[in-house]
Amino acid sequence: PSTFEYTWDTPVYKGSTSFSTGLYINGKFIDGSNNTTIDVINPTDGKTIASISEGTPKDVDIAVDAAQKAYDTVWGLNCPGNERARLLNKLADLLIEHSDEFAALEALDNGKTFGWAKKADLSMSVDVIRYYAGWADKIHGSTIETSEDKLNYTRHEPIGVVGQIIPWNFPLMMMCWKIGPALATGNTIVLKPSEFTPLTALLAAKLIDEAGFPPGVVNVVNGYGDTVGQAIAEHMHIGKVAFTGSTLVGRKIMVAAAKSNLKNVTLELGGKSPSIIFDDADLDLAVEWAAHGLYFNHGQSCSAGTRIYVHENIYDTFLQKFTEKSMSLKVGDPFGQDTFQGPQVSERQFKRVMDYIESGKQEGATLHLGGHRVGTEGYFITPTIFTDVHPEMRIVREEIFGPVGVILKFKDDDDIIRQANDSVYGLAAGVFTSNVKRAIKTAHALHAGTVWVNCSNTTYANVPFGGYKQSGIGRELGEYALDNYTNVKAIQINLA
Ligand code: TXE
Repeated sequence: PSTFEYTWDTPVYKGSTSFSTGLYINGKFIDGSNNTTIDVINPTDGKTIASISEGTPKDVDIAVDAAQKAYDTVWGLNCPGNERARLLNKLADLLIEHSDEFAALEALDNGKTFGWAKKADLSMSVDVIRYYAGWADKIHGSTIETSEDKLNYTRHEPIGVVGQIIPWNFPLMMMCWKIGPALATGNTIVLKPSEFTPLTALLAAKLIDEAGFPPGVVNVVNGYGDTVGQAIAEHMHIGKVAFTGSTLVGRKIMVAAAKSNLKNVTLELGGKSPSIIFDDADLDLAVEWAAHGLYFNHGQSCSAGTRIYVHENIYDTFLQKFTEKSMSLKVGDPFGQDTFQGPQVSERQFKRVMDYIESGKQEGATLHLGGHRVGTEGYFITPTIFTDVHPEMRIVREEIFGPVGVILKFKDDDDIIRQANDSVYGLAAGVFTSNVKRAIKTAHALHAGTVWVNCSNTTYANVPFGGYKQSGIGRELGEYALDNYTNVKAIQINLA
């Protein structure tokens, strides 16, 4: 395989990178079995920056064999937890050492700003790997009393070879959310990065190798969803698949798992999260956080607060302040000094978002702000607000995954809960109020895996994250994620 080499000389970063563009299987970078490649596009200008090896279902088989062999010999129950912890901590050190390079790669490949990539993606990636390093030697079962004639205890054993399919919105961070708990609990991995943003996964693979993980423990197979992704989901020797992406593909993963070996499935899917602004909220704080909730990562965040419900008493003032805030967000070069928002990740996503904006106009919503492309090249879209929307409009019901929000007015507390819960999704919600009783009652009544009170769109390595309803199955992060990667074995010994 070829080597990707790149040098940056930008206002925010000067430096370079170099790594293989192959598939990382059994500790080696190799070409795909069909010798084909996938072009990687820079969303800032639409130009090709790299060609990476394309994997095939056959390469998935090779990777699964390597992962199984590693599991049976040097990993899993053959590798003590403190050694797994040492390797994960070593990987975290290497991520820190290369964090500017990773942030620059994300800016180049995904279009997120260098500053946010470093502040959010990189710091969270490192935190997560360190957090799970801490768990690696604390995977305990329990002893359970029945009678004095019996000794019963449980072991939390690794599943074996696990498949992980990740999206393009937080490429490195999603990889770390996935590999952290899987490795800490002793599984081996076949991971597919998104075909749109594979570069940081390949640099991470290089560092996984450098950290000293034995060959076959982590395998990265680049490729498309309907070939490599599908092959992972339906593989007979993969015991669990973890997926982050669209609800549409999440369904396909479950079907493939059901039709093959009934592998365990965890899914982290779409969202259409409400932010509720009560009339007793600190308005400036609510504006800041609601804007972060909506626009963070260019709106390409599954937990984005895209439905903003504002109490009628403060609606006009909120709208004015929120509009000013939205207009102040600088859209442009991800390597610019004070850029807040770069391009959308791809031409396909750009078109998808523009289609939603068009549908909002067609369905009769008021385009209050933005709604257009910025510049003539790349996939930049202005922060966009719709008002006068109806609950049945597509822009109110469907995940847009761009910097597009709807602002609605509400009157009473009970009705707002009903409106907020009126969605097939249930990933997250935001509540803004200075009344603690109202905050807690609302938080408890919302059907969402995360409720942010007086904040939005923040995640921590030790706080679980995942969805109700069609936003997914299972929880990532925190202690909860460990359960996704172990089988519990109960052992009953007769002492009579
Ligand atoms: O996602 P896909 P897309 C949502 C968001 C976005 C929409 C479409 O609304 O607008 O999805 O994005 C792999 N078997 N989210 O089309 O296709 C694919 O290669 C196995 C929300 O890019 O779901 C990639 O690695 N795998 C989200 C991954 O699935 C398959 C993040 C995600 O891509 C596959 C991204 C198949 N048949 C998009 N088809 C979130 N929850 O954060 C595709 N893939």
